[in-house]
Amino acid sequence: MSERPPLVIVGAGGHAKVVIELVQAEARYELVGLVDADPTPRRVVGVPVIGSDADLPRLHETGIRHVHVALGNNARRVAIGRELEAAGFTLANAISPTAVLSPTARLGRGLAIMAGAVINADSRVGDLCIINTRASVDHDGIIGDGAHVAPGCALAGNVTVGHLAFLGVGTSVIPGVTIGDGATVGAGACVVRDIPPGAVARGVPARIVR
Ligand code: JB2
Repeated sequence: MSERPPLVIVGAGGHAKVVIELVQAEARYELVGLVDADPTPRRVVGVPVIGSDADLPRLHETGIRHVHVALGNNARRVAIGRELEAAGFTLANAISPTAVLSPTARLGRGLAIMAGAVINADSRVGDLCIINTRASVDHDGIIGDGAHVAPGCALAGNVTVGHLAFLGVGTSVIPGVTIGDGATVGAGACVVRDIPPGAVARGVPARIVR
């Protein structure tokens, strides 16, 4: 029997595919399977769908204590993650062996940190965030719970990203800027001044459109 703790991934879509391969590359957990809103038995990159969220209490009783919520929707990922923590599960991180993490960075729970991501000195990443492929967070960055920094984003030093914010693919952010809670930044934007909570911004330089 494996000595690695058993883990179930919540979600079986595109994001889960990437997380599965992170978990396999890390080899810290024994990946038992996936639970999805669609429990139809099938395999996703070779890993079986073993039920739906309704099966999680039963899986907990069998000794599975670790989950990773692999849903791209920020609000849903955080809501389900918090519910599962309250139900006694531990939110496992899924971190690529090719991510570069500063020893002084502080990381939360339930994170997905993809291949080639960089988290630099004294940064803080909250719970249930996605730091996607080749995204970088420079020194003293603060990433709020449930935020998603999409592939190829480049955050300079002292950037703050609020809870549940979404930075689209390839967003650049100059030093010291704050992006508010729940804000959305469109792909390819260059953020040069603060974005208020809940705003939608896009363009170079980024302008608020909503
Ligand atoms: O409440 C739920 C739930 N809601 C939707 N519980 C569980 N266990 N599963 C849920 N789902 C499932 O999430 C759907 O049935 C579906 O299998 C999956 C969503 O798949 P999709 O590929 O549409 O999205 P994703 O969240 O895996 O990935 C999105 O976000 C990523 C960050 C996509 O936009 C990706 O392209 C992106 N890289």
